[in-house]
Amino acid sequence: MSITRQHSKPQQNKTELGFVSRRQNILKRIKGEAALFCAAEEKIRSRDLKHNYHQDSDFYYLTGFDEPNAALLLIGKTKGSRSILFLREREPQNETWHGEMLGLKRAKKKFKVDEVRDISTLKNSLAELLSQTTTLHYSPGSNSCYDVWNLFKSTIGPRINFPHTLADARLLTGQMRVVKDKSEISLIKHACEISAKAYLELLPMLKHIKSEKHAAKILESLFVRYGGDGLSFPSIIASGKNATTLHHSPELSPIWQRELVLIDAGASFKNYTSDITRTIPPSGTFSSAQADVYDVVQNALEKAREKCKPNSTLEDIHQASLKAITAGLIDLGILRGGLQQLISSKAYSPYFMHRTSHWLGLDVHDVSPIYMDEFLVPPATRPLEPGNIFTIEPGLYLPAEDSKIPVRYRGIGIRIEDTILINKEGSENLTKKVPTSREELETIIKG
Ligand SMILES: [Mn+2]
Repeated sequence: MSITRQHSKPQQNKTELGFVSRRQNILKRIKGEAALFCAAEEKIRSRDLKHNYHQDSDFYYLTGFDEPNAALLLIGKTKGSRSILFLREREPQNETWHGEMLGLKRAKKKFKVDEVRDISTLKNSLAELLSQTTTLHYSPGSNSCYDVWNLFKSTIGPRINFPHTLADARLLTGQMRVVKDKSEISLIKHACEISAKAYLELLPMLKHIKSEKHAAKILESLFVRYGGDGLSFPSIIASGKNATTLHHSPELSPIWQRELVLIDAGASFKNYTSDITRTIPPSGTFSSAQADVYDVVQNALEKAREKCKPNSTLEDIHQASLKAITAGLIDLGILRGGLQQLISSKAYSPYFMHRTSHWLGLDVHDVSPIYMDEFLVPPATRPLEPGNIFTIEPGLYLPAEDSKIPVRYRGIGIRIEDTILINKEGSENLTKKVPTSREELETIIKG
């Protein structure tokens, strides 16, 4: 164990030009204005120990730089726009403990910015560089150390030499990040491939694994074995009725052989995420009650999948999945009444309480909301287009203590999730290597 994170070693990055063009895209949209993007803050775990570092996604999207204590200032001018990267100068003593730092000289060359400055000069630099600027785009809450409002607060009123209008910088990156470029698509595909390989290897092992926590560690070690460099989010492994808790944290409790186990996890690669959920019988055979519920969720997944194409919306996908889930709840004898009436009264909501999709990218729950034609639109109603990546993940969660549910179905929790890329033809399922049909899963589990 090291006391804090190992900083990434300097290395040439083929996608650097992608970062330059993303910055240019923003500079074009902020003529006469400026935008500040801060690196994520390091968080203390306890005393002198820090949590594992994770870079701010917007800052990473525009720089590819993974060190803390850094900020990117973009100054949009009609002529001669400027990008300035603030970072830490190299410190031999810090490097002895925590590994090599990039430092100013190498950063200028590597990131192809117009200028680099020491982060310790940020406050003075902002006062100097923004004295003629009225609007600053900034993400409130992104880093309390470099909170511009706080750095320049004044009890007597606005300052003459500092922007008087703050705009949310996440709206600048949001509309770019929702449509993935080629390099992003290949990184997300790679993360999905790693996750899929690890799942295929874990599934037949589950009959021998003693606890949820143990299964999570094995899965995560397989991610690393296949080249994953991190987790997209804390792994969810839930045996039996634990699967009725949506984000159950793996425990030392057993993986019950006669119950289903829900596995929702994803490797990350170069900060890009993936997301797969499968719910399987560790023994290799679904009981008839488990199969009944599974088939409802599997059908909802297929109905959702059919809606994954350009000009459809996440709301259309959700409605298709809701309809299949509600019809399934009627078939299972859990709901009674007419389908449309049960959908409009949200009768399904005690058993399916989340939405079907979330955008996915640098964040596993990626950007929202998004500007379209100058208007801010809810992400679910944005027409899909090639380059959009999101999940589809219907589920059914039947609480063990709900007396309205037939006894044989109580305590069953099932979610099935794939990561989807929209393309010109329709869509591509990036996690299809792990099948979702009961028959194929049983064959894999039995080995
Ligand atoms: Mn998900």
